[in-house]
Formats: sequence, C-alpha cells, structure tokens
Amino acid sequence: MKPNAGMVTLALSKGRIFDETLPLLQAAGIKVLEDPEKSRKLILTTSRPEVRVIIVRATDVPTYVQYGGADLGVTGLDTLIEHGAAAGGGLYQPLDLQIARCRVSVAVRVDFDYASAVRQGSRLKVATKYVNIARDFFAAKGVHVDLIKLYGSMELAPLTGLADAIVDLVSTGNTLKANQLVEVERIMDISSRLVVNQAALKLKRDAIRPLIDSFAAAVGKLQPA
Ligand code: PRT
Ligand code: MG
Repeated sequence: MKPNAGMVTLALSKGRIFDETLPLLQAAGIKVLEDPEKSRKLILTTSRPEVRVIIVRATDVPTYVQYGGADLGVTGLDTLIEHGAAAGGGLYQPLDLQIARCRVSVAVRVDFDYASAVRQGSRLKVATKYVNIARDFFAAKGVHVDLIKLYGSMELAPLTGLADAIVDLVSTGNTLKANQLVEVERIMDISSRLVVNQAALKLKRDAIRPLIDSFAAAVGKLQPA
C-alpha cells in the first residue's frame, strides 16, 4: 500500500501561503492541529482524520503534487510558471484562490535610465529567480538581456553592480523603496492557485472533489468581488 493511500495530502509552504490558506481550510471545515512555526513536524494532522498537510519549500509544492507526493497543493502562479507546469503535465489547476497576491515587475536603481536603455537597444543584465518569466517578457518586448539566476535577495543585484535590473515580486513596494529601487514595468499579476494531482483526482474523487468545491465556495465568500 502506498504511504498515502486512503489519505488526502495537501502540500503548503510555511509563511504567507500557509497563513492565507488557513481561512480557506477553516471554511471547508478543516482545522490544522499543529502550527508549523512552532513545531518541527513536516506532516501536520487536521481535524479530519483523512486529511493531512505537509510543509514543503514553496518551490517544491508543484513537484510534490505533480509526482503524487501530495494530492493537492497551494502555490503562487509565479512558482507554477517557473516550474513549467502551467501547460499541464499531471497538474490540474481548478482554482485561483486569490490569496498571496502580488505582481512580477522589473525594477532598477532610481538613477538608472531604463527607458533610454531600452530605446537605445542596450543589452541589459537582469538578475532574477524568475528566469522563464523574464526571458519571455523581454523576448516579447524585443529587448536583449543577459539573465543572471539568483535564489534570493534580488534587490542587492542592482546595488552591487551585478545587474542593471531585477525581475522580482512586488507587493507593497516597500522593499524596493527601502533599497533605492523603482518599479519600471509590471509583467503580470500573481495570486496563489490550487493544484491537484490528476491521477489522485480520479482515484480519490469522492474525497478530493468536495474539498475543491468547498475551497471554491470559500474563495467567493471570503473575497467578495
Ligand atoms: O522564502 P523562501 O525562499 O522560503 O520561499 P519563497 O520566497 O518562494 O516563499 P514565500 O513564502 O516568501 O512566497 C510564497 C509565494 O507568496 C510567492 O511565490 C508569491 O506567489 C507569493 N507572494 C505574495 C510573495 C509576495 N507577495 C512578496 N511580497 N512572495 C514574496 N514576496 C517578497 C518579494 O520577493 C520581495 O522580496 O516580498 C518582497 C516584496 O514585498 P513588498 O511588500 O515590500 O513589495
Ligand atoms: Mg520568500
């Protein structure tokens, strides 16, 4: 028997995704019984004996769900696109949960003239964790870029001369401001998505379908348009 047979496993990452998914779970009648910030446990029990939550790195959520380590997961559209699963590949995306909203933007130092660099056809050095999103965006714009892959603290790249620009997530804009950076392009709006393993949906339909339905109802209720 597979270790998760008869059990529905939801993959979440610690921090804002976990925090913002809790009210949706609550609305679906599910209480998570342990706090991932306080416990070292990576498998959390819930008030439903057949539902458990696993805590994984945000970038690992699509991987867990795609390969069946989890039946469902919550992941940012940014992470989903970079994972390369937006086009399918065993991942069913039934729902925009409208949580953890932000945008992917291009930012530069306040003293860098981005508009004229683009106008003059200069080659831009762009540092980002989001190489796929950045590559597609600048290609569509006809701007030549050298992409530098980073895993964090993108804001440092223009300040240290590593890059001319960054492609990063922006929410309030406070982080950019605190680092003398300015947003010069908005690439796309981001929110978190529910992702479901397609095979699990078939095999455990009776358990998973009602969960998706109550999430859908909760999204409508918690976020009136
Ligand atoms: O942090 P870690 O390396 O473990 O993983 P992660 O960064 O992938 O996870 P986490 O929890 O930070 O982000 C998970 C998801 O939340 C992202 O994939 C986004 O879909 C979503 N989200 C929403 C955000 C933000 N808002 C956000 N503001 N993720 C990150 N940020 C960061 C941003 O990178 C920047 O450093 O916050 C800073 C900007 O915030 P403002 O408010 O100052 O503009
Ligand atoms: Mg982070």
